[in-house]
Amino acid sequence: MKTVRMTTAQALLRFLDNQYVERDGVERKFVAGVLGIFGHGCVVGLGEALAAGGHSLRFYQGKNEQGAAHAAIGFAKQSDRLAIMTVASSIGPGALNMVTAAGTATVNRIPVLFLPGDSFACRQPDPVLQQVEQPYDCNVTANDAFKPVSRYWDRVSRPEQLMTAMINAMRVLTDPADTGAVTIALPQDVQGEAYDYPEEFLRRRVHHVERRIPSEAAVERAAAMIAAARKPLVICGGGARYSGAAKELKAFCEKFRVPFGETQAGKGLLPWDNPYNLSGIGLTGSQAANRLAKEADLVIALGTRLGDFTTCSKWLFQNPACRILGINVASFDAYKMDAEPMVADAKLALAALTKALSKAGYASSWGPAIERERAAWKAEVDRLYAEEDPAGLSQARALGELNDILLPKDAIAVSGSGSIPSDMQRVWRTRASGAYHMEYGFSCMGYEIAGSLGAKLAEPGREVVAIVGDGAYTMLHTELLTAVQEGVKIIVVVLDNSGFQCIDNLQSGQGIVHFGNEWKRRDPATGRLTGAPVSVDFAKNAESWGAKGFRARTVDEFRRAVRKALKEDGPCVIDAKVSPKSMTKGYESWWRVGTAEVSSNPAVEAAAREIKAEVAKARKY
Ligand SMILES: Cc1ncc(C[n+]2csc(CCOP(=O)(O)OP(=O)(O)O)c2C)c(N)n1
Ligand SMILES: [Mg+2]
Repeated sequence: MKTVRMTTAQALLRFLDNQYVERDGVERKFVAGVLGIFGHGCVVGLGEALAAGGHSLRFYQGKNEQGAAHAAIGFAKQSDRLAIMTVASSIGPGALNMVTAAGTATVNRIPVLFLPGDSFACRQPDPVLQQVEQPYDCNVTANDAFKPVSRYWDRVSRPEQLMTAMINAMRVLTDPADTGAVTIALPQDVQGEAYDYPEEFLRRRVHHVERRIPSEAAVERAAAMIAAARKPLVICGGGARYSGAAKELKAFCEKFRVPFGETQAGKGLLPWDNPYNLSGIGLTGSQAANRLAKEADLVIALGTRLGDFTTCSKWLFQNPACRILGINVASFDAYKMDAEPMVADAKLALAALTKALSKAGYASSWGPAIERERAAWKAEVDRLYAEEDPAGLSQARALGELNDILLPKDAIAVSGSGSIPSDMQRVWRTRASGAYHMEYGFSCMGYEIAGSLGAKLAEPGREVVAIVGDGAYTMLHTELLTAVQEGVKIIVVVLDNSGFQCIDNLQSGQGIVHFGNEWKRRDPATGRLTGAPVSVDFAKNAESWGAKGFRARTVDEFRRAVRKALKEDGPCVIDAKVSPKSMTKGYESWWRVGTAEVSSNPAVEAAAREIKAEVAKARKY
């Protein structure tokens, strides 16, 4: 057997550089680059291998490990999971900074390879700088914290372990059902240790991303369920998007007159003006989708995790006769809510069902309801898009103005947390695939800007716009500097409403006094945060990073700022002041939260009683 003598880190990079994926006959390189921040736990091992060259993996210097990892998530998501970035860190704090992002990747089923440095495998210098020692177990390191948020976890304590570790890593990273964060912890001594790696391990490999074929029996069962339904409704989830099922969903819905609601991950698969598109569904859904969901006698859960926002905490499907058909490539999701499971790829499942139902000449009995609800919803969105705010600019209007300008450009809109994703799931209009990029599995504040950088690296030819709240911007925006450094243009639109307003809404909605969410100064009179507003000049902040800053307080200023930003070559930040309570409200939806049953405030107890009453209407499991 021919071997080549390399360090663990050198072999790892050569291996990664040689991985390819193939789906539907199209082959592409899988690993696009390495994002990261060096420290003593990686700079002389993995860092040496990166610096030495001899590979085509570009290194991007992160500014915060979490931000770097968010960029990797944004990249893989915008690449439909067919290409990834690797994220590398030192040991201890650098590694732990990535744990949240690993959770974000796993919840959303986005492949990201995490390479945290680890303390010495040999233990000679223990405790090395930044090592968390645990007296009860010397095998436990900070990197064990990745285990609950990774789909595959390994520690390469000897150079030869790299081979099984990486083959397992690739198995998970290319799996359509069970992908997410893959963590390969790299002890800092092992990174530099040499081994005679077989050339066979380092050869070019193509991983075939296979589509799971529905069994004939499953198609028959599902088709019979649909044929028996008068009012079926599809929930279009992220699985439908990653499967690339747009054509099949369109054919299915149009042929059988079946409407569909969109989850955050599934939104934008078909254009907003498709005659069966009801827009978002669930807590942050449209009136159209929620009304029809309540009447539906069959819910076809297509590639969705059936999260509480989608199902209104299992309260939405109120027709007692309503059954659920779970079409999902992940059996875990297909079985949820006691559905009839159809474990299959979304595209193949829809194609097979369309064939089966065509023979039977099936059509739903929704009648004019779909068109009627769609028209009512369009009128509502038109109203929101034209809303006049006496204070200057409402959030809904800002989104409307932005959408009017970005829609014809098929720009990629990126967001993740706060009140913006709720508004966008309801009212954002898309017409091109991949134009709606929302991280809502974790709804991790601080995803927006770094995720946009990743999305732009995946699709450099498209305009990428991050839409972010003041809270999320403040939490993590420093990959803006990476965008400046890389000369990568993203437009960041900050909708500044002076606080954590969606949480403030949730709090007051449960009868609790305003507490700890608005951005106000400490008030000596109350001892609480009830004083003058804490205001931030985000445009100035952006300029300090080398981005171009714009300010807007009115509709005209906002429109002008967006148009100007589109003409710029580098990163821009538009600091838009919006009225604090000008986000959209709920449309015939509900959400279960854990409100206090006992309180000195009667409004809180009333809210808790109301929750109990609504829970009684929800499905139990
Ligand atoms: C990392 C993280 N911490 C906390 C939360 C809980 N949380 C969700 S939205 C939110 C406030 C967001 O504020 P902002 O970005 O200004 O958006 P707004 O609600 O004001 O539109 C908080 C604290 C979260 N989602 N992510
Ligand atoms: Mg805010």
